[in-house]
Amino acid sequence: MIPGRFVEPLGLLTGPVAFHALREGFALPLQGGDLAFSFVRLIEDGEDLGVGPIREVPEEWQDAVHEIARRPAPFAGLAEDRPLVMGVLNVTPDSFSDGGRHLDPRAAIAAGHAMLEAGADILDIGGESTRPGARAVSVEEECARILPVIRELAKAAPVSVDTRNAATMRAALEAGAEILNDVSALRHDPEALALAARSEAPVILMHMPGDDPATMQSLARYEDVALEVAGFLRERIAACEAAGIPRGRIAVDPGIGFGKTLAHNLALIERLPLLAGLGCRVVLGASRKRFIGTLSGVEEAGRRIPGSIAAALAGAARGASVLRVHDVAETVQALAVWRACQSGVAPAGAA
Ligand code: HH2
Repeated sequence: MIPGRFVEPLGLLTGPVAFHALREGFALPLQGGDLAFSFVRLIEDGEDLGVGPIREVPEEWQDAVHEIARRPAPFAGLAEDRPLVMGVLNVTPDSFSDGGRHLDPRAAIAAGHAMLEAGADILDIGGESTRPGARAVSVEEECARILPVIRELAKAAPVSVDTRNAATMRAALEAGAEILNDVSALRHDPEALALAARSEAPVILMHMPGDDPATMQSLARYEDVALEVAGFLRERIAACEAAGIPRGRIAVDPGIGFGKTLAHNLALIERLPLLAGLGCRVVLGASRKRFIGTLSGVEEAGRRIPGSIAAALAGAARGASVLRVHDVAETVQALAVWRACQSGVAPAGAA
């Protein structure tokens, strides 16, 4: 049982329909953005109390409903009028999709610059693969891989460091990284929470059952995966706040593929708006992952780009603020067209 109250936004609207529904009071803006929600599901202590229009929500639930409509702080001070694109740069020999391609720092730096030219807002740089069964690396090895790359690319763009190790976080911040991205939600290393609090850096808290990618797939058992992930993230936000990290510095991520089956991944994407009530920006990392291969029958991760774009757009349509992707140019193009079609308005400057 997941304790506490959750409000799940449903009936999402966009464009002119959203505008009219908001004006007439039939809908509220999802996290203060362009999407609006018109229905909600009320959930208490794991029990589904039913679905209804927002105008009929009982008085004692109104605060929770309005929490979903509140605009969170902009993530890392970046643009908040569109989903941000985070380019993935794995400086590893064994990452599931780009392992070995960027192990040479010069190749990694060139790939980072290419992602920025293609429109990436943030670069996410990691030196340890988290794919199921990957070999753990020492902090020294992790730092040797990523620090030269971070030092160079941080001059050009906001960099997040994808690590579970506090010593690597500290070294990466000194090298110029601005954001901490921890797949263990600051649980793996006992020093990480205090370090993140002292650093004043924005943090991404991701859901993973257990705190070790080596064993996570054996823990892929949930009664209601979306609710359990939301409950976990709510607890981690509370732990961060208690340690001195304000909510405005936190983003949350459902951890697609981390201790999840195909059905779990799909449920998490479809019910992504449930995370909006946590009061933090939502990050989604579905790019090239196994579930896309399973759905499409494409074994080679590098050939999963169309499926990755479909998943990214599904996330954007459900309120994701940051999309973590390997294929930046393709995602940026898809997002530009998707946003224009959603709003029915040509972007400023387009003829
Ligand atoms: N996924 C991976 C690694 N880090 N961080 C966040 N916040 N969200 C994710 O979904 C996420 C993540 C795994 O993908 P990748 O980095 O491409 O592979 P590998 O772990 O094998 O290096």
